[in-house]
Amino acid sequence: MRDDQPLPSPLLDRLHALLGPRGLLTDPADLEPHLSDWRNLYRGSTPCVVRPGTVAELAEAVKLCAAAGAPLVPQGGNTSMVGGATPDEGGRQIVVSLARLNRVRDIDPLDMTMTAEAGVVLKAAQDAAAAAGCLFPLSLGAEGTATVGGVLSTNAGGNTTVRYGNARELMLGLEVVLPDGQVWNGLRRLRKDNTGYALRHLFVGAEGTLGFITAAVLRLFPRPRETEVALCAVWDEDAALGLFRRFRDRDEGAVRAFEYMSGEGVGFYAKHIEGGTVPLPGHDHYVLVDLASSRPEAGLRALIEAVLEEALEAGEVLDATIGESEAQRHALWRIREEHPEAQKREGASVKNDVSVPVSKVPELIRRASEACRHLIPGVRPVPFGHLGDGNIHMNLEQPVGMDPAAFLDRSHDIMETVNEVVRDLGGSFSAEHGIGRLKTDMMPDWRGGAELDLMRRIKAAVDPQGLMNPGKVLP
Ligand code: FAD
Ligand code: 2HG
Ligand code: ZN
Repeated sequence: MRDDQPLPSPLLDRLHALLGPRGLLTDPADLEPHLSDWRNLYRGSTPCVVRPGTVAELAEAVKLCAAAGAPLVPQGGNTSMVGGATPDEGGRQIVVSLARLNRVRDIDPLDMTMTAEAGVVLKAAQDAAAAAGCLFPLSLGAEGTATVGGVLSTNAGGNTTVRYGNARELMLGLEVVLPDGQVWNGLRRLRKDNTGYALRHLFVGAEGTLGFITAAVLRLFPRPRETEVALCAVWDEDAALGLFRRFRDRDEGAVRAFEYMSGEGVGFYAKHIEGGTVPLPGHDHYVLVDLASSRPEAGLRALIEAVLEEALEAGEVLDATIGESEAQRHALWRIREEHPEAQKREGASVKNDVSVPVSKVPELIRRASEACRHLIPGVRPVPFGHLGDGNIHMNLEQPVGMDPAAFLDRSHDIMETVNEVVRDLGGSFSAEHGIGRLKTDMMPDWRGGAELDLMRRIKAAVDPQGLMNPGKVLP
């Protein structure tokens, strides 16, 4: 069926008969939250939102849609930073929300695994693990909304990647509804399983272009018994990296998160977020360090104090505060977690979720900031993020007083400018947010030739009709 043809109304009738009123939304007010992305970059339209209550229902719905040639857009918590879960403007793409597949099917504290359905919210997965005396370590600012299916489909990273890896490393098995409606049950909880191509890894990071993840076996870890969190004002970007090295050299296994923030970004937090107080105001560069250990008397307080003292003496750290209670640790983390929201409230911003070798982070921040200031006088670089992974959100806030729309018109130039530096440093143009719709045009340049050709052949083999999330990932 051609892209500009309306969907046949018998399809909607059949979907309605299959799913009932809870499983099929058509009222414009109900569709509304599914049509735009968190950043408000895109606004699409859809004839309906399919919300299956079981895997079998989803499989049947997919078969009906495949027979009718209807394109499908999987949606979890809809927190994508790259427009990955938003339908296009054509009005034919059906949004499929996994929200009702939200059961934790099983937790096994001996195998250290959790089997969770795609629609389980990340925070709920963490809480379920904690209730069983374990830890599910994936953690990110959107964890109250993002889902297991979404974080796997984007191979999300977040704050604890430096210690536990990103979503891919936390997954042992998957259940998937394929584009023709077949259900593949790969929910194996094995640590070792070399039996041909590792198909489960195809769907992680595929951003819904190859099928629907409906459930996953996730790895659990021992829960931390000791934690320490410190906010440090550091001299410059090199000092931030130097501090990371000091902690890593002392006890690599203890570092759960190591996050960089610019002084201006921390200022936005104080300005825009309710109750947003900063204990060490007025510095240009900050680091948030989080240590954790499952050992009962791990001596993390002594460790953090010793390293900070050394770094103070070396002039790397200018000032530091250590959280004395769970509430204080939470308040320190909030400064970092609220960065996306604070930047949104400050005005228009252009995001660059990029990575470079860890050793190149200081150079990335300095060179990209300088190049962007040269491109748009008055632009405000507000880099922050996962220094320990070499993943910096090299974001640029509009100049004060500039028309936000005029600034966003320069998005392409800004991203190109940052990417030029990233390329020169041997980095990647998308570290953890994925490609979605926003970055498809960058794919030929960065991943062209054999790599993109192979991706296209995989897509054609798994989804020959091209119905899964069209317009995303592959240009
Ligand atoms: P959605 O946004 O709904 O979907 C994301 C993509 O996955 C889309 O392409 C969608 O089609 C596809 N998809 C969703 N569910 C399925 C499924 N079941 N089967 C197949 N495809 C599916 N990301 C990070 O990596 N690290 C961070 O630190 C981080 N912090 C964030 C902070 C904020 C405030 C926000 C708004 C976003 C942040 N993100 C971060 C981005 C985002 O990628 C993650 O929040 C998360 O991975 C998306 O989960 P979701 O359920 O909202 O997925
Ligand atoms: C984070 O680390 C997210 O907070 C969002 O990845 C990054 O807002 C951003 O640019
Ligand atoms: Zn991030």
